[in-house]
Amino acid sequence: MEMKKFVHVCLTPALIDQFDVSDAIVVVIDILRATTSMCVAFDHGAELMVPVEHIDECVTFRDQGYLIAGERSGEQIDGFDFGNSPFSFTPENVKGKKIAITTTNGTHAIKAAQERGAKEIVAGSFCNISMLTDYLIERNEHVCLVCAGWRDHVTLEDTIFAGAVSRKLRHNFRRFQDTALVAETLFQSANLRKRYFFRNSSHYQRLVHLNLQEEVKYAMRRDAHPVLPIMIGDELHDVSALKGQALTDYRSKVLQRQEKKPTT
Ligand code: 3SL
Repeated sequence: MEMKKFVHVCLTPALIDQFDVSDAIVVVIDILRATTSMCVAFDHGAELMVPVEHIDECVTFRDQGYLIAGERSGEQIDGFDFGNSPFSFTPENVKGKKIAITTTNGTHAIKAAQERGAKEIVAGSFCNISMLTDYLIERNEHVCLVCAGWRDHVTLEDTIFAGAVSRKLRHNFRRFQDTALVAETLFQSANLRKRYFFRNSSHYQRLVHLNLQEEVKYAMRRDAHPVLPIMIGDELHDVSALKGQALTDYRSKVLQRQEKKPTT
């Protein structure tokens, strides 16, 4: 009988070196707000998103016709088209657009997973949880749930979401270490009272300070945006409508185009 694959939980990007992600699908989790906002942007028709770590690099995409999005400490970066609010990625603003995005922790976590040679990287949030877990079950590869946290510290909301995913995968995967159990236990205590739990979290407090509490409510809406943003080369694409050979062909086409792209 074939052994079940592992599900690991990495509580912050600072711990990613402890995991061999070269044979795992990494799910990057930044519930407040980066991966939630990415799901909203794709569901509203964004063509692709390029996650970048630094502000200067993000700005260079403007000359290539991209919209640029970014926040630092929760606030929109001066001169950018968007901050990191799910409410700004409306269909009117993003349909058919390419967006380069830099955030404090979410894009950093994506880059950390890329640098570690992750086999594949997917963005996860409550907004796409069922699409995500169905995909992971179907793929049947090892999974590493990487919480973006806050400046390499553990955060409540990302850990709760990792617990929700780990719980949904429990019949199909083996838990790798106690961290998956820690996350699941936290999720089970929080599940019906997520808002109460989130309210005590440090990032909720930061967002309240910026008058952004509605965004926290928004981020908890399960399956509101059933998309599947995966990294293909340097870009995130929603591949929720593609399966099997169609997905393989799409991936090769995107990679071929990226190879031809002149370097800036
Ligand atoms: O750190 C991030 O990636 C952001 O999601 C943080 S914030 O919610 O925009 O402040």
